[in-house]
Amino acid sequence: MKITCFLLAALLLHSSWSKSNIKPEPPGPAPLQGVSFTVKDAATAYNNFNQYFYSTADKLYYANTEKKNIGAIWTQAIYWDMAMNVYKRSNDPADLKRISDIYEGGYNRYDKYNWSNTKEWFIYDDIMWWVISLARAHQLTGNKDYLDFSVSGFKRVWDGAYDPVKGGMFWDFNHSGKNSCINFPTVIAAMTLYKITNDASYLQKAKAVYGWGVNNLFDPVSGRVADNNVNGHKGWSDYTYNQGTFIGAAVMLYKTIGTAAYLDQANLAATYTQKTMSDVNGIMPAEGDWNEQGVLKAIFGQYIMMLINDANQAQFLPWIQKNINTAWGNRDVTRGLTYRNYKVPCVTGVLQSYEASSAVYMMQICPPAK
Ligand code: 7K2
Repeated sequence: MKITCFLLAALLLHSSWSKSNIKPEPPGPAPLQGVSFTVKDAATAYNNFNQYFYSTADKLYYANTEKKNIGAIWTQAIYWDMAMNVYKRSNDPADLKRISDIYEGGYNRYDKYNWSNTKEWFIYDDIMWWVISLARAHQLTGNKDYLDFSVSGFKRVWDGAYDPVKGGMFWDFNHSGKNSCINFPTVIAAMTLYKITNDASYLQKAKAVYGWGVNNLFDPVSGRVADNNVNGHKGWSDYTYNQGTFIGAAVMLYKTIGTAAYLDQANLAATYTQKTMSDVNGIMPAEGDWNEQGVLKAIFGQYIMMLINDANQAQFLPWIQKNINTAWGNRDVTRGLTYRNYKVPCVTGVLQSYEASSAVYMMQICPPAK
């Protein structure tokens, strides 16, 4: 309806210009403020995202709307998670097909998930994002290959990255530091594999890494998650995905073990993201256009919804809905794409899949406001 009104207004404006023979630049689309997204919008947003970023030949996503290069290896796992979320919502066979397609796309492009190929997989966290997604894809489809690759990927990272002396996981092959982006995803992967296999060693690993992380990558007063720890020194840079994977790790442990401290820590990290990292209106940070940072809020979305749904913390729901509505209201009207900075109209030129992904991602898992 709003789009129709807008198009009508644009048409009217256009015809009056033609009459007066003035040829100004065509008006940029005005932001569609004050919207409240629907389930139908979620489907539309996902279709638009696929139209502008999915390569049907590669069965993976492009880096940006120019469709020249395939996106970064780890972000494909996040887009794969999004496809799984969509299928859970829709139950549509076409969405199930996309899950096996993206698996194939990754298989063909990344040396058949050969985890010892150090050119494709040059950093531990890139592997771990795929390990999580492979485990989830197995949970959803029962496909044994997905589980086998998840198990072997987890082992590869654990054997290379875990520090048996001081604890925690190294981020890179050179062991330069222990970053949140490997430690908390490791907990999430271990807990997912524990649920699937019932192998207690996964639970034990999850508890060990989480415990190390709470002491070495977390401020228990504010709920702030450090980005990294280099030689015992916490590196304080705020990123939504680190808050998110910390929350996910804590919720999964809470659900399995039942200790209230895990839930308290998850709530504290969520509150820090809401009250300190977001602006006065609760709108989450834009994060950068480098290092594929546009994807970070998609990851946060996955785990804040886990806190809301699995641990019954509905107090965070209106905040997430407000963020989605702001981003969706500011979408590029022509392409129907959203932007990493929810507060401004989406750029109309070249747009990265990363920076277009997070609002769409959240729309697939967050219920619309009533
Ligand atoms: O410094 C690391 C990391 O600690 C930091 O959070 C990000 C911020 O930058 C680098 S790593 C960049 C990406 C590499 N691949 C997988 C992702 O987990 C990681 O963000 O941008």
